[in-house]
Amino acid sequence: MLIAAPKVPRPPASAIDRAKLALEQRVGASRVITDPNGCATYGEDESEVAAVTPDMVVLAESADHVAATLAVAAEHRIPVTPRAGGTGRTGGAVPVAGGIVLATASLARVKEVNRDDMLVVVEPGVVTGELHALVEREGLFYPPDPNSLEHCMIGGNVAENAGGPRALKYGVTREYVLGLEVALMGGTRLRTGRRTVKGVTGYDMTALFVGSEGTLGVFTEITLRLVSKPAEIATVLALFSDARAAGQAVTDVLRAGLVPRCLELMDARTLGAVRAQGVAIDERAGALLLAEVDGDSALVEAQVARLGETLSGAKGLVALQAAQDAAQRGRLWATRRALSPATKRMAKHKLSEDVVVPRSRIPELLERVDAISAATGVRALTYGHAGDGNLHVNFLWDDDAERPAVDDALHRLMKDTVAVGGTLTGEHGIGVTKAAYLPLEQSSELIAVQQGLKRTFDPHELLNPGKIFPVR
Ligand code: LAC
Ligand code: ZN
Repeated sequence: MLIAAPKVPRPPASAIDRAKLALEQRVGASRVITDPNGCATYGEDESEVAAVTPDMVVLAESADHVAATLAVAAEHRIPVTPRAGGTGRTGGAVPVAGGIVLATASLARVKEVNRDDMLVVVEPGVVTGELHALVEREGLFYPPDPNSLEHCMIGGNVAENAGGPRALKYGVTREYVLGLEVALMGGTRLRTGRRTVKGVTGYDMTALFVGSEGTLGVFTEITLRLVSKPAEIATVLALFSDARAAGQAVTDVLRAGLVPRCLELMDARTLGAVRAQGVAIDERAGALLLAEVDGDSALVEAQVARLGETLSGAKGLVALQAAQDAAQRGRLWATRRALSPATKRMAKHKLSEDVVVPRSRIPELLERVDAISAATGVRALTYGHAGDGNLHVNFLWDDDAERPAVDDALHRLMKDTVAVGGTLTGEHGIGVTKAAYLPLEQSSELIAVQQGLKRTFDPHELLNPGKIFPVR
């Protein structure tokens, strides 16, 4: 593990004992885990944050269980860390203050699939990839597609406002959340939002909860907007001499008025990792763009033609090819989805970021990453959702002695991102790993207003403590 959990005080043993008894009564002893081995499996997520074993895990199976847990926790002043799939990348599900992990994975019913109103009502433990398959059988489409879609759950996707490659055309999770049922610290249950496409009643509380990283409330039901499933998809692969040329081509494509559903970039080192997986890629290529368009067949054909024209004129183009069939498309995407584990194998340690810059500044960000690498001696590789300006910059190292240089590289990346008009995170959230950098992007006044909101929902700062805001 690479990042120490922040030091947030743990609750006293006496309070834990009382809370345990109360929880066993209210949710049932079989749903409360207290043995350290059982608890330890709930101590980490897919980030590099050091694991912390909670004192208890509640396996909620109903909204009542969630509300009861939050009531008991408030009464006994026990910290609570909500958890769905546990696939988060910034430590959001790591229970840094111990206390209770409130697991919602078993709250996994699909309550309604409504074709006419094009919506679905689900519980937080529904696996995102399973939701995709379910609605697509009905001719409907839920676009957000985090790369962990086989394991991640809707509750966590909403908590982090997850993105994925298709966000370029379709937007991130927030664009699809119509309404929520949320349990607050203390056990109050709220319904926010609506089932209609339009609606502006009151403050947009749904939007506030989306992306709040489990710090304001715990979702027990989620109403998601759906769209029609696109009839056809086509994938085009463009190879470039270098990443800056590929970055410039992103701007060319968007300026041509094209809105591909995905426009993914991989730099030279990333291609090295892909080749190491046994995927043959033209040796002349020092960068790759993967573009995908969708729609009815006439639209897809027209977009592929336009993409071809635009990319053929791009500087530094080495080769252009269209995926010939679904199998080839599948292989391209399997490679893309495997990038995170594949790049992890390139070194003993890897830290992966998800910064976003205005799209016109992608070439500049890539230059700055090279400069950071040169100045600090830390290896870097970059890939990601270039169409959104959302790039996964990864720092790799083998020797613990390099760690101070890595911290320096990370800090420089965050500063440079903000300097070119960007933002620290596009889809993984601030969590633990980026909390220290929040003041680089946001003023102390803005942070204070957000902390005031947090206290309105959670006056004793018990819900997912140690996340988003720097720990004092
Ligand atoms: C990806 C994840 C890490 O895009 O966000 O691969
Ligand atoms: Zn991503």
